[in-house]
Amino acid sequence: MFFKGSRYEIFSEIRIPYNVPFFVRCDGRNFHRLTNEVKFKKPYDKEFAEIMVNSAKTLFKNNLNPILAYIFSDEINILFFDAPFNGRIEKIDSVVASLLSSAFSLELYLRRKIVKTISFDARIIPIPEKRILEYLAWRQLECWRNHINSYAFYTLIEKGVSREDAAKLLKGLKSAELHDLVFREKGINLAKTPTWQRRGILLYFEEYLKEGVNKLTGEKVLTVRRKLVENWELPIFNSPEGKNMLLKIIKDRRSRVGT
Ligand SMILES: Nc1nc2c(ncn2[C@@H]2O[C@H](COP(=O)(O)OP(=O)(O)O)[C@@H](O)[C@H]2O)c(=O)[nH]1
Ligand SMILES: [Mg+2]
Repeated sequence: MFFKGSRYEIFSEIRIPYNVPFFVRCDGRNFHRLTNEVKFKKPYDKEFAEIMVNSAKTLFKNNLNPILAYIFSDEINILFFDAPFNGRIEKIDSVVASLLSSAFSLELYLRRKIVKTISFDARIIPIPEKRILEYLAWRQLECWRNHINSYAFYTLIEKGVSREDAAKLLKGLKSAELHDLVFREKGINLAKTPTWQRRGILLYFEEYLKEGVNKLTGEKVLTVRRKLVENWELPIFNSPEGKNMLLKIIKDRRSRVGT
């Protein structure tokens, strides 16, 4: 058979270098149209964010073994230390994106009874361990910029400004001017909006001690368990509190994989 064997699957052996941490960054495709069609509230809809978080949870339940997932808007950043599928890029990108997409479609159906096919793209960013915090701080800054811009954009739209003009106006304004605009027109203080809108949402495992009884001796024993946590009240990743939190999540998992 002409196509038998892997000779023609020329990309299948492209792998992440062994033992190198990496992020998979996924972004919803055409989510502007989707969120309009589904009539999610603008600029932020908690239910949309919940669907994103629940979709990302699927990745923690499918033996892919991620360390954490950072979510804002229609973007999900998933950190891995030990690469699934022996680090094969094609496999990782396609399986992560398709799990997210099917989970999102199902959630949309279960919550809203809306039947829609949706898709996420996926890209891989290998990263030295010492730059993981920097990467997350960069995405969180994007979340913050997105937050100010979205509020200001919809403030202008509600005033009757066209989408094109609103986009042009926003480009010319400084961050403080955007804050003023939203406060003046809507009475919303952009420093006081819900934390998840400003700083995003993080998924990770947290360890806790569970008390049990040794069946043989009857003695009380403590065992370490872990649970998946969704944190909607994040600190700024670049602050001491944020850095400590991220380092602890990474350290806990490092000690588990024993590297
Ligand atoms: N209504 C609504 N839309 C959202 C929300 N979060 C993200 N979006 C939409 O998702 C889009 C994400 O941006 P981008 O990826 O650049 O757009 P895309 O190419 O259409 O997916 C935003 O422009 C919003 O239209 C939300 O909470 N509510
Ligand atoms: Mg998108």
